[in-house]
Amino acid sequence: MSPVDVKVVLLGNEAAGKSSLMRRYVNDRFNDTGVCQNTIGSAFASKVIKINKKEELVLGIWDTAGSERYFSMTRTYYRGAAAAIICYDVTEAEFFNKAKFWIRELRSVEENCKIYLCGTKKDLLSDTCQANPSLETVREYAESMRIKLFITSSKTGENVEDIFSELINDYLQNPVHQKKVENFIVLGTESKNSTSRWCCSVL
Ligand SMILES: Nc1nc2c(ncn2[C@@H]2O[C@H](COP(=O)(O)OP(=O)(O)O)[C@@H](O)[C@H]2O)c(=O)[nH]1
Ligand SMILES: [Mg+2]
Repeated sequence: MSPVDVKVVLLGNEAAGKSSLMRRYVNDRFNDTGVCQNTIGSAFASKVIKINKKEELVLGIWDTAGSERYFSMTRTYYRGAAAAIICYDVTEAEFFNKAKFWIRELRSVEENCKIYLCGTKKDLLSDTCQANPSLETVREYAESMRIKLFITSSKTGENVEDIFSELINDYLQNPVHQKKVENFIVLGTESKNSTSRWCCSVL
């Protein structure tokens, strides 16, 4: 397995939509069975991005469990990460509060890690289901923290590609030094285009 060039971690409450975001981006799939499959510990996927005709970049994505019981373990996953996508469910204020917690945590312990805020489940918003807190409030918060905000839907795929391409562009403009990650065992199946891989790991 090729070494990872860019280490990306997904953080946020359990059920914030982290695994779905990763699945949509890496495999272009969404599991809409209504069955919420909890991520235990963490899962890992990689995707090879073509930068130009000759160069490629390997994006390694760590999908962490949001649950408090894995908190100490989560810390080991975001150590040295080039970027973090902090997910919250746009319809639940409690998820946004947790996102703010993660932003504070990362800012204090991983100052080189570039943070992206991702409001998930955009497809659920309607006249009868408003964003909570309002998108304006979240936008103001993101601006005040100088964090890029994306409102996505892993169900429809809306804005999912955008958040990762922004992250890759930012990285290419300002590559941060990080340790190469090579020692992960691939347990999952390879996708049809063989550019993405999944595995689970336990430290
Ligand atoms: N409608 C809708 N549901 C979503 C979306 N993303 C995730 N979900 C659902 O929210 C639940 C939790 O998602 P999951 O990705 O497992 O969250 P995680 O615990 O943060 O990994 C699951 O039932 C998903 O099907 C989305 O974009 N739209
Ligand atoms: Mg999960």
